[in-house]
Amino acid sequence: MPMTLDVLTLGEPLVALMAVEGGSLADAGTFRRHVAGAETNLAIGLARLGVRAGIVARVGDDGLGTAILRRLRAEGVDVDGVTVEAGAATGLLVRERRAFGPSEVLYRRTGSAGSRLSPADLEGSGGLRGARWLHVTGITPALSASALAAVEAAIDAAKAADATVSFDVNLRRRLWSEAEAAPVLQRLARRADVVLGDPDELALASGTDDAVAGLLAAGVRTVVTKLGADGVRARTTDGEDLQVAAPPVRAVDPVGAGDAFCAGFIAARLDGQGVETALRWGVGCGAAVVSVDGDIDGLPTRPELERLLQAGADTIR
Ligand code: KDG
Repeated sequence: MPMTLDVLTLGEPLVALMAVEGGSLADAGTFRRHVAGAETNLAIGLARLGVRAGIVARVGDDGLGTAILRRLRAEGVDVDGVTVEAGAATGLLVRERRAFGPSEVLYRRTGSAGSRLSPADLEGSGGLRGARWLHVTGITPALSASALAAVEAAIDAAKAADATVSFDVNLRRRLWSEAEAAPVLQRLARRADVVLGDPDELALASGTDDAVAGLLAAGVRTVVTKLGADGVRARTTDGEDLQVAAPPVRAVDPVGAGDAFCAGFIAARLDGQGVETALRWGVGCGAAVVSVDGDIDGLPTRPELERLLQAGADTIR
């Protein structure tokens, strides 16, 4: 009997090979393997916070796909919607580590198992499975026409079930151009209840001069602007305008902060918390992730998050 879910997401799980040494990828000789992928990170973040999360995805029948599946299972994410595709490759990214300037990411995911996601994967795994919340990102629609169709089918199902839809814009310029992305992101954003992104992403997804006002006018109920080290700001159709600072943190690896934020935000909203508390849970999860290597390793459990959000002694003995 398949488990009923709280949150469903869909997207491409990846293996990330992260350079151990700093500097150019050309000089990096040692890499550490991490499980990654925005929606995978989110599902693991939710599971750690005690939310029943499932992912619809495809991985290859290679060791990387096995590593991803093992990790998802170990974290308590429902993988009934994950198909292992014979003969297809699991998506891979390689990332350098720089203390100065942005770190370059190489994708090896063209034609990957994950990019072959289609609406049939959603139907075949039982649709929304009772989930009250669907989370999608702007990465999956960039992978292929069938992956975009899967995202749209998932939103259709969520709308039919009156489930909340969140959309993290997550523009990936290495996957598609802004000109290709804009009409798709705008279409998806307008169908969401919650839209999250940095100011540039929201501008693209809104297509209006005042991005946040434009999205709210289009029917989005909550728009969350990610302001990096300055924290996050949320505006809602109820007239709320809330800003929460990011906790001070020594960032070791900035990637994954956005997914962690979404996990904290969604978990809080499902717990019945207001938008301000949801922002606090979100920034707490984001800060916890950037303080360690990898996209998921620092994701907190619920008791850990509560402890981290309490001000006070720097050591608990
Ligand atoms: O948000 C983190 C993701 O960017 C990372 O895990 C890799 O999903 C990824 C992507 O497509 O860039």
